[in-house]
Amino acid sequence: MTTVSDTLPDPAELASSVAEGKRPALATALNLLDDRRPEARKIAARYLALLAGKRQATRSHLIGITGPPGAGKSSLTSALIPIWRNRGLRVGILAVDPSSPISGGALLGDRLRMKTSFDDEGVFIRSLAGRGEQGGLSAEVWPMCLSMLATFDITVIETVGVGQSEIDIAKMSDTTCFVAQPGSGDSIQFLKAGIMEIPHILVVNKEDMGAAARKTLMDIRAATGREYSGEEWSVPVLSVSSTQGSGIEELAAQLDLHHDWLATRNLIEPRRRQFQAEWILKRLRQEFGSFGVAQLQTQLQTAHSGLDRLIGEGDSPFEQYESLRARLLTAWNRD
Ligand SMILES: Nc1nc2c(ncn2[C@@H]2O[C@H](COP(=O)(O)OP(=O)(O)O)[C@@H](O)[C@H]2O)c(=O)[nH]1
Ligand SMILES: [Mg+2]
Repeated sequence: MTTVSDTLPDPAELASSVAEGKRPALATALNLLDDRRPEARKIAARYLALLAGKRQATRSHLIGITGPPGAGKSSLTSALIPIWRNRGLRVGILAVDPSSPISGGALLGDRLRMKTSFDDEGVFIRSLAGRGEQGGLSAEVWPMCLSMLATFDITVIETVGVGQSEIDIAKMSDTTCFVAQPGSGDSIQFLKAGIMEIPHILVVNKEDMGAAARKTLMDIRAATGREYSGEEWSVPVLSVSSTQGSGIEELAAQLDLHHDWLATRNLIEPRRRQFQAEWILKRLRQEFGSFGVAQLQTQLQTAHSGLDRLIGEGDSPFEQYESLRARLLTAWNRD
């Protein structure tokens, strides 16, 4: 008879193989992180802790590409891949697209097959569309990103959304890139109203559509010109065509510039620690509610935003979560 643990991977072996960039190992790791069985959670925590110690000296740029369905996020991602591959960079893509369970991931796969070598070891694509319920999936996107960051120079997360999305990409990515659909005023309204988290790069795709694309570009430039004055990073608004390949080099250059902007200010690691803290906080809130989390904070005598101080560099998010959870349960049992 097979028991659960027979089917689970060895965490040390898995961490080594993922760090070496072996694609089947990465696929196994992402499945493990999605596995809710308690035995699997333990192995996943161990795996993440071991992986943290193996982080490679990659460029390690986590890029979030977001925007409404059909704006061309997948097309844009596949147009960027050859540029990165030509520079010798390894690229991982995580497509989280609950709105189009099959077409999103399938389309990306098809396009990539056309443009890059089928068995290019330097590209890894995983679609989370249609797997389990959305809330469950979104919870594990951060640990999945950590796995991808350990081995790829560039990791792209593609999500649908304009700020209220289940998966808040801006709370995960080094660089957030918003793709607007020509002729749709929604994104501009969201920007103006402050509903949408301010992206680092704004892209109007489908410039081959002509007038509609030019109008959207001008509207967004007008809407953001005021918004960002005084900001240190000035948000570029770019016009591209994913299908014709125009403007893609410029987009790749702006993505690089933003990464360098963060890196020269030593902002990448602290931001990621903050994202990890927020991920843990969100999970604790799901389990214990806001009241429980407030109690935990009182007990730890730390301000809401100070929770990130509890999270050391390179710690496994699952282990951190479990240790905070244990403290909370202890406090409750004592009261
Ligand atoms: N005309 C034109 N169509 C595009 C362009 N980029 C994407 N599309 C089309 O827009 C549709 C949606 O693209 P997709 O990449 O799946 O969008 P996503 O839902 O944001 O990932 C597809 O039919 C694409 O062929 C572009 O630059 N120009
Ligand atoms: Mg898509």
